[in-house]
Order: sequence, then C-alpha cells, then structure tokens
Amino acid sequence: LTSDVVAVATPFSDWVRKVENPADLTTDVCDAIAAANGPVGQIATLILPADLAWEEGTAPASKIAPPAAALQVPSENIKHAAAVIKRGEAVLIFATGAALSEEGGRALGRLSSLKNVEYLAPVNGAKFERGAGRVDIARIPYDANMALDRLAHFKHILLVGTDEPASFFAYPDKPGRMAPEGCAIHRFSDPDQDAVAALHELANHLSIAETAFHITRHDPATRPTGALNPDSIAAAISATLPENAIICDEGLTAGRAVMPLTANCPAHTWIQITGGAIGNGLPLAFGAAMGAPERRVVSVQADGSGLFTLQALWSQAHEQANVTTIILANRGYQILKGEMTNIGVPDPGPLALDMMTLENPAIDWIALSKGFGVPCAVAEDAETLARLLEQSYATSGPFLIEARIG
Ligand SMILES: Cc1ncc(C[n+]2csc(CCOP(=O)(O)OP(=O)(O)O)c2C)c(N)n1
Ligand SMILES: [Mg+2]
Repeated sequence: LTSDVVAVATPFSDWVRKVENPADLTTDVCDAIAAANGPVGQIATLILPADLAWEEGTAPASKIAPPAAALQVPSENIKHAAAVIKRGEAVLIFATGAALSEEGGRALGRLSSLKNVEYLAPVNGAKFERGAGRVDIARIPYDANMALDRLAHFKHILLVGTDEPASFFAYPDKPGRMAPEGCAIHRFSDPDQDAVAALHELANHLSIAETAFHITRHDPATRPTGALNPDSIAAAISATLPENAIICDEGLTAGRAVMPLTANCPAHTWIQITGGAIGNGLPLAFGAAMGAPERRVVSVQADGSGLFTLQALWSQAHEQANVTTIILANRGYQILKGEMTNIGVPDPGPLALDMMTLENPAIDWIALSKGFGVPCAVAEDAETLARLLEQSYATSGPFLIEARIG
C-alpha cells in the first residue's frame, strides 16, 4: 500500500493528481475531467487513496465545467503563412488534430485549390472524418523512402498542430527528418489552438472562395473475389462498409490498403494508434463502440498486435458492443521482416525469423474468440469475407472474422 502510484502513472499521463484530502475529492474529479476534455484530449489520472471509500465525503459536484475553448492562432501566423504561400513556391500544410475533422478538411481543401499548396496528415493522426461528401485527407507515407520522395519538391512546410515530419524508425544512412534539405519549416498553429478557424481565415486572406474544395464522391470498391491479400481484404471492407461506421485501424502491413480503398466509401470516422506502441486496436474499438453505441465499429486488427490486449474481446461480448473485428492472420510479425531489410539484414537467419513468426503453434483465433464469448467465423477468400462482414453489420453485438492470408 506504499507503492508510488504517481510514479507509475506519470509516464502514461498528461495530468496526474493524488487526492490528498476527502474534502477535495469533488474538485479534484472535476479538474481531472476538465484536463481530459481540454482542447487537446489528454490522459488525466486521478489517484484515490483507499480511505476515501469510507471517509465523510463532500457534496456532489453540481455541474462539470464545459471543456476549455481552443485558443486563437496569432494573427501574425496567418499573415506570415499567407506571405509564404503568395511566393508561389511549393508549400505543404502538414496538419493534424481538429484539422482532420470534416470542417478542417474543407479548410485544407480550399487552400489546396491553389496550385502551389498541398496538404498531408501525419502517419498517426488520431481521428479522420472521411468518405463520400467530405474532403479526402491522405497521410504521409509510413515508408521512409516513400515519404522522402513525396516531400522532395516542397520548399515550405506549414505545421498545423504537429511537429515537422519525421521517420517512424531510424535507419543507417537515412535522415530522420523527412523534409528535404533547405525546406523552410513554419509553425502555423499549436495543438491547443483553433486550427480550423485559422485555416479558413488564411484561405479568406488569400481570397479563396468558401466552396473551393473538392468533395469525395461515393465510389466504393467492387466486391472482390479470390484469395485474401491486403488488396482483396481492403476491397471487401470498402465494398460493404455501412454509412457512419467507425474504422479502427491497427492493421499494419496487411491493412495498408484499407485507408486508400475506403476513401470513396460512405462517410465514416477513422481512428487509429497515435504512437508506436502496438496493442491498442481491440480496446480502441471497444471504447469507440461504448462512446457511439449506435454506430458500427470495424476493427481492422493485425494478428500479432491483437494478442497484446486480447481480453478486450470479453468486454465487447459483456457489453454486446457493435464491433466487427477482422483479424489479419498473416501469422507473423510481417512488418519486422521489412524493417530487418531496412536496417541492412535482408536475409535473416532461422533463429531471427523464428522470433517473427506466429506459427508452431498457429494461433487459433476462433477458439480464442469463442472463449471470450464473441461469435466468429473464418474467411479464406474475399467473397466469404465480404459476406461475413455484411452479416455482422446486420446483427447487433460483436463478431470476429479470422481472415486467413496466404
Ligand atoms: C508495445 C510494443 N511492443 C513491441 C513493438 C514492436 N513491434 C512493432 S510491429 C510488431 C509486430 C506486428 O505484427 P502484427 O501485428 O502481426 O502486424 P504485421 O507486421 O504482421 O502486419 C512488433 C512486435 C511495438 N511497436 N510496440
Ligand atoms: Mg501479423
């Protein structure tokens, strides 16, 4: 009972407090909620010593304060950005946070109507509103070489709520910074500032019409046939995705095609891991389903990462959460094989390879899913995957599909 919980919680929290006095409990809880709900959502951890369970409490809070409003982007940032854009050299708007919302997309779309302006989101943007009727927002490529190529022509990068583009991993003889040599980096807005309003203001400043953005048309993939591979899996998801779904992406290598192939699906929300620590896919899907019980959550889940927090399946069953999980069963840590090549080991030996496979024994996802009480089925071809997806969307509660690749 003397463990240092503050020390344990601190690395994983943006805000930490221990209630020192029962009389402060109500205030502390309100402060924790306010901290979590700030303009930038963050992790707030409040530690309640055991004696609070039996000490005399305080009156309940009458009302939780509304979340603090985002701050204004300084007008000189907007003027500076306008001057940079007017020079006519290639400008990238590198944007995250609220800029990935529906309205943020419209603002980015307006700005990109200028010939010299493009926009991209980081690999780990937290939440994208996308699909038919919205402005499409692409991510910077995960692959370092592709990212370097994609950014090679820019002379300026405007940072909207994020830092300059960096490689996901470090590699020998490759830069960690993805911006080309000589590219100027300009900080447009901080995460706690109202980027969407400021981007619209920037567009107004540049006399861009309010409707000068292209919306995505409805054009999902045609129903795929044949073997399961990253493209046919993505096509099956695209061909069947219901309107207003939430896609939770922890698909890694076998899920790479899902974002591009769902761009023209009915309007939906895309959420994903925001860092590099795998294993949040299944709990993220559960949380999304709890937060939006009327929406279908489609959890695109790589097999290795799915094993980190498997017990979320039980929570999905317990709450009858509307989550369809697609396990991308490539039976290995496929991405790490590619990363071995990238660090100069193109042909790892059997010992190294054995640490990157999920065979011997193969993981029986059907048995695991049943064990946690989630109905499930196997798909070994694209037709079956599409059919099972539709069946799950038509039935309330969770469902798991083991998509066997190769
Ligand atoms: C918490 C955590 N542990 C380990 C890693 C290292 N790591 C990165 S990707 C990966 C394997 C991913 O395998 P899988 O989820 O099956 O996706 P695939 O590579 O097969 O597409 C591992 C172990 C990590 N990023 N985070
Ligand atoms: Mg895998």
